[in-house]
Amino acid sequence: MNVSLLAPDRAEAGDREEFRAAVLAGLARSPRAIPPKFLYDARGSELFDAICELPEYYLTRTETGILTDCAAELARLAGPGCVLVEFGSGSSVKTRLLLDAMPDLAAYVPIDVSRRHLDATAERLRRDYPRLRVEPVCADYMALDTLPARAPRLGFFPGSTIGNLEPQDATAFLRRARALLGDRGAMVLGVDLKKDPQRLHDAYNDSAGVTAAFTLNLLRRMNRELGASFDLSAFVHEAFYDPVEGRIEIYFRSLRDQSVTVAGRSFAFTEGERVHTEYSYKYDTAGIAALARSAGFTIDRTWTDPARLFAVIYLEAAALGK
Ligand code: AVJ
Repeated sequence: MNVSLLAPDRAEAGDREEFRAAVLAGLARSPRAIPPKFLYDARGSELFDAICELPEYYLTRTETGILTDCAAELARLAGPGCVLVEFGSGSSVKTRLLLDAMPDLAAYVPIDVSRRHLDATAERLRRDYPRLRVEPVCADYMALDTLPARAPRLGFFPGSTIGNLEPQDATAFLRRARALLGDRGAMVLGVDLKKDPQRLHDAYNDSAGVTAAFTLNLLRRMNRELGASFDLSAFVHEAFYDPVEGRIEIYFRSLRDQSVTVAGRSFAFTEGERVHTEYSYKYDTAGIAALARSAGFTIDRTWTDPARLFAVIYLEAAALGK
């Protein structure tokens, strides 16, 4: 069902039901896992914004720095009159760097599952960029298969959000993006790079405990929205880097044997048992090239910061049949 066609309260009821179904399925599965998108309720989004300000969380400020430096060149590569399509209209700060560098965009198309988020973003941008045509699309970009007809299109997927996806899903996402953007399409991708494991570990285990609060907010959300009985003092945040898989793994872990009720069902947790909430994959140049190729893109340009912490990649649709 297309959520954008529903009244806001019906849409919210649908969201609640989707959350309930995902949590019940995720807790029944072995190993247990809840998809990361459910971390972003209102409080979770606030906590994520706070993460982006943490001294240990270099990603956001590094990517913003790179985008600031490369925006003009990026605008030249994309050329005039293109449509900027953002997958998951998140932080408007990064979007604005592109909008400022591309005053002759034909349109800006933010895609987001949250109607409220989308409307707020569109309103702010229309106010601040009165000459920009803003055409929001309320949809799950992992499932979307058409866009308002107009080309050429430039996709924007910043923040290393692609790192949340397991490799086969990352390829599937980029293939879909390739199809949506068309044969003259291009894509700006923000990717966190492999680096000193301690540095990676610290970014997801900050000393102020904001990342832990972000993970544990999921338990609060289940308590509030699903009538769950999670004892917030009986679970902890756990995040570590797996160098073989090249990813940060994030969980909440039970501190004791306990039983928790969720949406009227009872779930037993043993001491030390974990529920997976996120992966955050880290790439190297070869990995990015392989990912791009597998999805029908070629890498046109790569920008990094001097310490090579993060990369902004400009991908172009590869000619078909090659
Ligand atoms: C939004 C998926 C890019 O993986 O770094 C940050 C999410 N989780 N700290 C990341 C996150 C905990 C973030 N992404």
